[in-house]
Amino acid sequence: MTDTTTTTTSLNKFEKFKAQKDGLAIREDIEKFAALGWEAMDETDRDHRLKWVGVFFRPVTPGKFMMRLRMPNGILTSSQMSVLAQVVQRYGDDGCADITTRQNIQLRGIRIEDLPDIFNRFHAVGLTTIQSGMDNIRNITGDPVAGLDADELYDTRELIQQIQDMLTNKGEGNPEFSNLPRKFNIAIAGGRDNSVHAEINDLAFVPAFKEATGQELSQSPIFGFNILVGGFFSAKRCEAAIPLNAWVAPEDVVAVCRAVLEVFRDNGPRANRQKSRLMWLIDEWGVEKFRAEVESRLGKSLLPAAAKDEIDWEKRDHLGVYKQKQTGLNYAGLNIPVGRLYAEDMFEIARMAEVYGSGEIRFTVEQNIVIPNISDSRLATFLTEPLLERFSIDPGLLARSLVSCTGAQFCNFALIETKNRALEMIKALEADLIFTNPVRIHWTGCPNSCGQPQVADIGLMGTKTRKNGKTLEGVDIYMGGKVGKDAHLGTCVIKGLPCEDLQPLLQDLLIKNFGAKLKQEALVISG
Ligand code: SRM
Ligand code: SF4
Repeated sequence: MTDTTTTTTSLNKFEKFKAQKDGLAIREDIEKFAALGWEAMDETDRDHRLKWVGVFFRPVTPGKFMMRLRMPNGILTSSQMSVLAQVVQRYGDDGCADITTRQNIQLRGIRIEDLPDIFNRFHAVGLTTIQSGMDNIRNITGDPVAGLDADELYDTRELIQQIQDMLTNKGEGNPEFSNLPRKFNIAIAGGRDNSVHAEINDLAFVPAFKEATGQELSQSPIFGFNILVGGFFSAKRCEAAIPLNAWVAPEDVVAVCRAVLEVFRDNGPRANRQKSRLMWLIDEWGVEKFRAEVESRLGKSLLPAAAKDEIDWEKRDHLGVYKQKQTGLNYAGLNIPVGRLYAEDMFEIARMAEVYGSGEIRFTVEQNIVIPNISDSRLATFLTEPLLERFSIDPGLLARSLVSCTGAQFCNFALIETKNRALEMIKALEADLIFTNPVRIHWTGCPNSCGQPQVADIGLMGTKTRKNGKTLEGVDIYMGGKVGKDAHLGTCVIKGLPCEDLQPLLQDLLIKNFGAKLKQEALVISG
């Protein structure tokens, strides 16, 4: 299935171990590993191949693994959340979970000997971790208020489930797509505000109406998606996705995903891991040839893109209480500070979704949650729940938009601690300043950019820096990221600022660029 013209000698070390044993083969070995223990395992199986079943060895906490789920469109049920809570609960202080920047969840503290039991529990409630790491397709993101929002153009839920089912063989694992040249991200926007960050995905579908050609029975514009390709962040290069100049009807989206992935799988560059994301293939071929190859796999021509897409709103954060399109029902968006959850929180969220809603819970790419289907009659009581004091529906204007990657606590790539530092910094800034608008601050622990600093108003990327002859934790500062309508990436404006000097600099930036005022000054003026 891989490019037969690539010689073995030009393959990088990842390609070599994949060629020796496919990552998915690890499914058969789980019982054996559980009996063996992590220290006796083959290192390549432990450090790499386990990621094909969503299990990540953490060199920072050896023996305590991370598990990454798949949550199509970011949606789960209260029973699934309770099972996730039970799993992390058994690890006491070592156990916790993180909502991710791809509308997904990761569990921490996992012991290898518990994997067979955990997989059985997941299976019983329809959860899967399959192909969620390494050279596989990541969680597919969709509109967090799909099916709830009266203004939506398309309910993305079913389509995303169909794509996941096709790519993962209904969560059991699909060897057709288990050996891509590199990771691959897919997103579908269903509303007008691009709540999935379409532009930073390898393949994205954005709503667009196509004029009827005359053959259709109805002459009104037809709904579908313009296709974007090649968006990605990496340590060496970051690119926004570019138009494929193609429009697709919803019923052809699954086939287009398959065709694009087949082209990438069979032709994507495999020599250098730093140059193997989809955009590198598009660079090599040009977008015209890439599109022609996709059409050839699809077995038909793609229509040219619609003249304009329908992304014409500012991005919403979905925090707060909003009316649904279903009369008498509401959804509530809760701020989960930097996405971190503990077992008790997860049980509580599951309970609240059951008592007040329909048992459904959703995640957003801002690492927050949405509880839908709360009836008007239960809303007032819902709002008195003690959990809302910590997971607020109306947090401060910095806290509400804060996003952070995992950072040094668990990630061995990290150059700095992120989540805890991000929370402390926001607290300190909100104590001194008054804001009139939310400011989106994203932290990421290293140039891999999992925390997406390039989409933020202020993005902070971990680095090492020098001051007075000492090496210190520092940040590169990004600014100008724009999301929603006319989304574009921010750029690096300051390099290597020591973290110890960050607070005054952020204060200054917030005052000069985002209209913040010092509390003391505001008091003097009003007094
Ligand atoms: Fe990421 C690798 C965490 C979203 C770009 N990412 C990693 C690893 C697996 C590295 C490792 O083995 O330690 C991190 C696991 C740390 C841990 O213990 O949690 C990690 N990435 C994350 C998460 C959890 C960050 C978060 O706190 O939310 C996100 C999980 C998403 C998910 O549910 O699947 C996450 N990663 C992203 C994103 C954002 C996005 O998809 O919108 C990006 C940038 C977009 C992109 O990929 O184009 C991203 N992660 C990377 C890269 C750089 C990829 C590249 O082409 O070079 C790596 C390193 C790699 O793949 O070699 C990486
Ligand atoms: Fe780890 Fe770096 Fe990704 Fe943060 S950005 S999770 S530090 S790989």
